[in-house]
Amino acid sequence: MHEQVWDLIDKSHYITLISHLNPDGDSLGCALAFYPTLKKMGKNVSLFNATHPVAKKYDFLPNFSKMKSSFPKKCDLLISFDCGGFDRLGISKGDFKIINIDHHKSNTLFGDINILNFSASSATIIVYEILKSKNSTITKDEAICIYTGLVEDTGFFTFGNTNQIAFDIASELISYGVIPSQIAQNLKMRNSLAKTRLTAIFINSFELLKDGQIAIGNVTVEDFRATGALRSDSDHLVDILRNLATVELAIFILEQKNGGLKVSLRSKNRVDVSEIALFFGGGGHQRAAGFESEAKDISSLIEKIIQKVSL
Ligand SMILES: [Mn+2]
Repeated sequence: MHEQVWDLIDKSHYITLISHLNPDGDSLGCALAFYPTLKKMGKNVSLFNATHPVAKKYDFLPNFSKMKSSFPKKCDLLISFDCGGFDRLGISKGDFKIINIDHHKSNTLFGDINILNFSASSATIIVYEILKSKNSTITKDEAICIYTGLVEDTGFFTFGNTNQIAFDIASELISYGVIPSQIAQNLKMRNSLAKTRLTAIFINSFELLKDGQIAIGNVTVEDFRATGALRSDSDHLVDILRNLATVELAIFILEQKNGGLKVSLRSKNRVDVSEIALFFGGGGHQRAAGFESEAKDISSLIEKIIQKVSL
């Protein structure tokens, strides 16, 4: 399978590494980990993401500054990372081949080559295996990117997808020069005041249902305006809901600038949120999923979501 990837890369000249809209550390980590090898191969490589700006907390990742928000003029191969569907890339179809590297069960197999591993804790683990099939060693810069995806997708080794392979690979990455405390500090201890203020508004306004088993919270365009927070400053809010002792299902609703709603779902043990997300046209994992909705009325949307849940 990995040979196919390298064969197609060999035949291609203008390669775009793409991460999904509102990229997280896994998607970005994949693209940035892949970049140096393709450069070394003499390829014309672009790092692209349709979201602008990309969350600043990832600026410590090597080559982050090379990320562009305008799609390159020339592209004969697109490599997509950590993305379940083409529509989450934020681009139009073009005259290029696609390699789709992902670990979401809901993946729509939109690539000419699809490298999927649903048991991989992060997509960066898949990238790690692909890079190892080509290179004799992994550089520190690549290891930092791979490790970042791994700790982010496992919630620093706390989520249900944390397994022995995750720890084994983390250990290997440390042998390539990763310093875990440095990455933790970069990801978790550089909050802006605006983000903290947005968190405060959110904490004061969320609600509980079904004896506290369901938590629902939202942030509005006005909340962002009032605090000066960026959209990526709200990524952690759904976890605040899930972290409550009584909560099994957390529902986080973000009002987008274009008027649509973005819904993030998290669960602890019982509710399969990927099923709910799929029903509403989204996707994700069993314990973390999401979808977008054109609904105008938040409360009727919440009602519809809750109808899908038996608690
Ligand atoms: Mn991922």
